[in-house]
Amino acid sequence: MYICPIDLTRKEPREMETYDDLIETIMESYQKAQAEIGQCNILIIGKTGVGKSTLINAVFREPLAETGEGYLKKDFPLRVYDTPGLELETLQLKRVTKDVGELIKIKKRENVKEHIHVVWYCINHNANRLEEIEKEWLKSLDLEVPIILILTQTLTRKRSEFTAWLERQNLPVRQIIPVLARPKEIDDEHIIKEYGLDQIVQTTLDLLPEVAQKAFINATKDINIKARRAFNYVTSYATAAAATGATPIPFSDAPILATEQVVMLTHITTIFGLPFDAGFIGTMISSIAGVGSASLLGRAIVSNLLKMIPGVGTVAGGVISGATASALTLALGLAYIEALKRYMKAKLQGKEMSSSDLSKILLEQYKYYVQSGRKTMQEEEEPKNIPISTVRRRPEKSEADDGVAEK
Ligand SMILES: Nc1nc2c(ncn2[C@@H]2O[C@H](COP(=O)(O)OP(=O)(O)OP(=O)(O)O)[C@@H](O)[C@H]2O)c(=O)[nH]1
Ligand SMILES: [Mg+2]
Repeated sequence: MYICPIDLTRKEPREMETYDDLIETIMESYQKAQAEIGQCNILIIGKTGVGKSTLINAVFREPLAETGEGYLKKDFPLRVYDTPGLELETLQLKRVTKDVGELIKIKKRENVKEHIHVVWYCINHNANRLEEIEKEWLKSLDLEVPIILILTQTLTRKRSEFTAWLERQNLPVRQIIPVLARPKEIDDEHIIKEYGLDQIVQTTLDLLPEVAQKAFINATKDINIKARRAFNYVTSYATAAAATGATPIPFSDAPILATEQVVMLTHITTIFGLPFDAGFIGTMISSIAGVGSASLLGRAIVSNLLKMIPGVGTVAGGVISGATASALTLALGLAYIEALKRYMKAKLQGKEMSSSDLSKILLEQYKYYVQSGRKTMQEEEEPKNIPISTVRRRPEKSEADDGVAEK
């Protein structure tokens, strides 16, 4: 047993001063977490038109501007280096080798944050061949940086003969990944779904040095990767909270989120890479925490929740066990992950979710997790193993059709 630093008997909301303090704590914690993200640098190589820009914009959560040096965005933790003017034709290959080698070398002299961390080498899958000269060139590349071979504009999920052939060539690549970065319209009625992006993200993450992983996870659009990382973090955080016994009850009273839980929430926020400003966070916290108009609702739910937990409802003086505190912290973390998954999903579909809608989901999820005692995330909404190369009909068409099936 340990003493809960929150006075559960207190009824009055604290003064706004305290609320401002809370916001300040949040912003401090958020900035600290932001500063710890670091940076990830990817070098992309591929002939003109293979689909480099399309791929980059499909993988990362913000559109990156194409510049002379590559793809970047101010304050974005990820940078994609390009080799401008690259033509991979006979006479150019030597120059490209030099350019690529030099870029890697130059970056290597700088801080590890500036190193090239991984190379994406792109070939158009439909070209169906790799010229001998390009193959020899690729084999001669000695980059000291892991290379992923990406087969772009892939139209079938079936393993191609080209892929099989490439696999036999002993190329210095760590993985060969077929991908369709954007849905492909075959004709008015048939669209092939995008494919392979999740594998690129996972493989890249696996190959990245630790210094670049946070930045990559922050930068990607892949909600499942983010959620999994956040889940691991929350689980270990809640365990640590139980051990130190310093965890107050989440949302149990007015400006209540104690520093530790704020740290957890801001950390999850940076994993998702959501640019929440003070106003947004403030609205969210206040509507949950019971400051302002939503106070009654929030507090009533919280006190009901507390009654559901064995031991807590009857406890006097705010004393709960470390295990209970840990369970509540876990529930809060998991609820926040679920809320951010939905927020991000909406955002990627071009819809903005308001902070009060987000708060509502958070509270509802928190309630769910506390009541059920569930300690895992909820199902990923899209099953991972959908048959991707099946050509799908547009939803608005309805006549029967045998489709352009896999060959
Ligand atoms: N539907 C679909 N089209 C693609 C895909 N990849 C490339 N394309 C198309 O192929 C063309 C070239 O793609 P880009 O992404 O501009 O190619 P790039 O490698 O950036 O070309 P450069 O900048 O000239 O070197 C564009 O018209 C894209 O629409 C894909 O995954 N799906
Ligand atoms: Mg381009």
